Amino acid sequence: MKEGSARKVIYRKDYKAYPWEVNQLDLYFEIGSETTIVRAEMEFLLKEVDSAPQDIVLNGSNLELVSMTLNDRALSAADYVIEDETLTIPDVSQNCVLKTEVRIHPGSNSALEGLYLSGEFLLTQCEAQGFRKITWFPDRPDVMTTYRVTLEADQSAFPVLLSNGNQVGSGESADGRHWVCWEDPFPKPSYLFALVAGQLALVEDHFITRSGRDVALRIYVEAENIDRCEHAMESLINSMRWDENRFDLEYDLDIYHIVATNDFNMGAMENKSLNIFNSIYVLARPDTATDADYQGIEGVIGHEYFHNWTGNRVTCQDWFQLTLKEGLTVFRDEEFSADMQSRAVKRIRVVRGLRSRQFPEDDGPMAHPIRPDHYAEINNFYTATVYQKGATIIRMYHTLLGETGFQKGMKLYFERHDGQAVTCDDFLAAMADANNINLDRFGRWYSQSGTPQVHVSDHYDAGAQKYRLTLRQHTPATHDQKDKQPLVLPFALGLLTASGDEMPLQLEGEAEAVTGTRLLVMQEEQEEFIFVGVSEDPVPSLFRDYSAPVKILFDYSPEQLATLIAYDSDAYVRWDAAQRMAVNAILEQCTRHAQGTEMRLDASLLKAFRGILSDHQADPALLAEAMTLPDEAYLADQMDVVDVDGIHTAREFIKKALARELEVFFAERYTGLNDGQSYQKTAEAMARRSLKNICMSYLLETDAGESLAVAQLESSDNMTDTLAALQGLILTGSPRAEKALSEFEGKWQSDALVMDKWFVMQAVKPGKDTVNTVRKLMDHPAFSIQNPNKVRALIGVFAMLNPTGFHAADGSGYAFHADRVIELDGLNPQIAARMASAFNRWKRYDEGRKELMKTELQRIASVPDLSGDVSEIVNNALR
Ligand code: 7MF
Ligand code: ZN
Repeated sequence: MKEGSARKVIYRKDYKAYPWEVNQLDLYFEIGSETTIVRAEMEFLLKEVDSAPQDIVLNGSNLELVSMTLNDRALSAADYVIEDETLTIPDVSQNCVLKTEVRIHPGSNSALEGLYLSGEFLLTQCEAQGFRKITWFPDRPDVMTTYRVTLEADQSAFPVLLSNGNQVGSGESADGRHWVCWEDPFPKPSYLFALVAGQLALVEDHFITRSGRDVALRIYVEAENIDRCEHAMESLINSMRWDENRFDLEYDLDIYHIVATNDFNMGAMENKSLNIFNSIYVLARPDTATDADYQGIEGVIGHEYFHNWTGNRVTCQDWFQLTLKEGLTVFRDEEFSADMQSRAVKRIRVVRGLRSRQFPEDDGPMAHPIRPDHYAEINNFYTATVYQKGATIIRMYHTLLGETGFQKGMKLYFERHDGQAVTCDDFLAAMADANNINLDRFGRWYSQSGTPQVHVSDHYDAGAQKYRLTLRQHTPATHDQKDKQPLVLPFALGLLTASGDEMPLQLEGEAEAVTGTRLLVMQEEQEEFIFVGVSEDPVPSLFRDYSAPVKILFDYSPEQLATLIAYDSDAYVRWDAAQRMAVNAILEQCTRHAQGTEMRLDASLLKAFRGILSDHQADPALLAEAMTLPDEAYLADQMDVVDVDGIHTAREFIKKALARELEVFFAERYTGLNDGQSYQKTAEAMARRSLKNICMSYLLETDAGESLAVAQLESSDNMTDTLAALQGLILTGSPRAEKALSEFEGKWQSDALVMDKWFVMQAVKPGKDTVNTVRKLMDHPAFSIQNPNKVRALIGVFAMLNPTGFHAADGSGYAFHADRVIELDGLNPQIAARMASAFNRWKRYDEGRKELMKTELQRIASVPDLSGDVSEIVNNALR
């Protein structure tokens, strides 16, 4: 059986504590790319004295066992049972010492899990269950112990030898080899283990913590990237300071390492004091990285740093609790970014991400609660639901309790659980107990999947000066759960007059009115809020700051939306109103297009855009967000049966019509922002670039656009402006695009990260011909199917962000993509599974496409020895 295949389903309710304490783990690595020898020694102590004999259960995967002894007695195959990835030594009656020696082969590990080779250096990835590919061990997060790690290797090939914690010794051994010994004083689960060995360059700084600890900060990269680490270092220092100031949390060791690699399945990893990062989230220089890249680096550096407390010091009891550390840490990194940049812009981007990635997941075959009840392959549950929806649920505690109450809860959480492996229930209990409130019903958010819909209706009684808001919540059944219960929904509300003034809010029975946002809390299926002293029929500003992760259904008139767009005090509501207006306009044209009626531009949308373009007060980045039309996937989500081509045509039509009608406004704004100043990294400069480049993307729909884009491309001193111009030329099919693309290629051909952008720009080009471009690009020297970043840039982007390409009516996109899933499955099952999920929502398309996608899913499912990763995804989709 191929590794990982036919894994059985694991249930949360089956959790059993591990009966043994592992006292200390000593690891000795004889490092080599072809073969690495791993010797491990650990002591098992029965947790309960006088307990009956217990099995010792270890996990291991693809390990060549050299030897195994228990209390120095050699074990033979008759002394244990190996089944799947577990080895059981039955009925051990006393405390004992286990010693093992195994051989592993990092050079041929293409799954990038466990110990593997990246370029010339070796590194590890253990979360969630990669440690079992390194040595036999109880590879579960509730088994925590201290590690002492000795790395021994050839000195010239592997001059740098890193592991967790503090360096406690080093020396030379025979034959040009050397060794380094590391000790991590904090007990940790195996998923936080890391080692790095190879030739790496170093950028160093330091940070003095509030209590005076001088922490060495070291970023290791391949030598050619040494001039691209400044922003990452600055982000790390900002993260450390921010966590002290906002969360009262200090770093706990004298050393903090970050290593950047081009070969990584995910974004980054929080291994104790030895973070490993996908190089996208470390390396940046103004001419190679966009503003979005800079912001991504800040956010991810923050995220991994914040894990030191939320994840490492307090970890998860089992993998069903993943959101305990991930939802909380995403919440923390969002708040960090909000405090560092623009809070409003960050919030809008988070909401956009939730709607475009998590809502579809919650409405498809992989729907699951933020704390799943079962899984076959845990790697498939590092999802938008666990992370992003999980973060919104942490945000709701914060909204309900306020910053002070939330921080009280955090404090109690750490007082109770520092050094432990705990559950989501423990977190909820700390929040409830610290604030003396009952959060039992709030706890339903952990166990219920699906996106709640809140139907809002209102009634204004002019005679009585009363305004009634009625909210009804309903969560549609998901594939995993039929019956849904009402949830606790924080409901932040404002009421505006038609001319945009904030009205005083006074609920019936209250003594006085309060002006500004009111936080109400809904927890029943239906609730009514009656406001008195209401002088005119108000425009409701609902779920301000997106106070709960729901779909808000309210029948706004175009005039009401216009009022919100122009005047609301809440940036999220303004943006959302603009999105609603754009969605309505585009979907209406989609219908007209399907009926063969001529499409037209809505007068209200035109007026709203004119208003936005004339706004010189608001943050330019917010204006840019408001003018970014909803993407095709989000529009598709609003239809019962997705009309792939209709959506594309209608959206293009609206964009072009807006551009033509408002060309003067776009041009004026563009010119004002295109001030020839040299690049700056400030939030303000980024905001100006974002508005400038949105204006350019509209101008590219007019005759004036091409020359502007060419001029911008030629004069640009930064990747944000370069990419916006080049991408614009490609999308509009400009004859200048080809030359510009090949010049870009010529300049950056040996730069892995910049070439990813080059692949992306070509893979997103709409239309059925793009599949041929993508197929050709797979032969480009800069592409490698073994490299996850390349796969995501070319294949992932084509399948997930190019609807008219992937969903070409002849099935060519589907067939190509299924071939890639199958090809990848033999190399890297985790990446293959991510790619396979592009087919997840096949049932939402027309009969022809449905049949084509189903056929491809079946073709994948029937591959002999398919990995457990891909098999779980495609079989869920087919069920
Ligand atoms: C910001 O969560 C938000 C999410 C697991 C790997 C990083 O720290 C992590 C790791 C996956 C998906 C998203 C993220 C991470 C992983 C991530 C990174 C930065 N514990 Br899989
Ligand atoms: Zn994380």
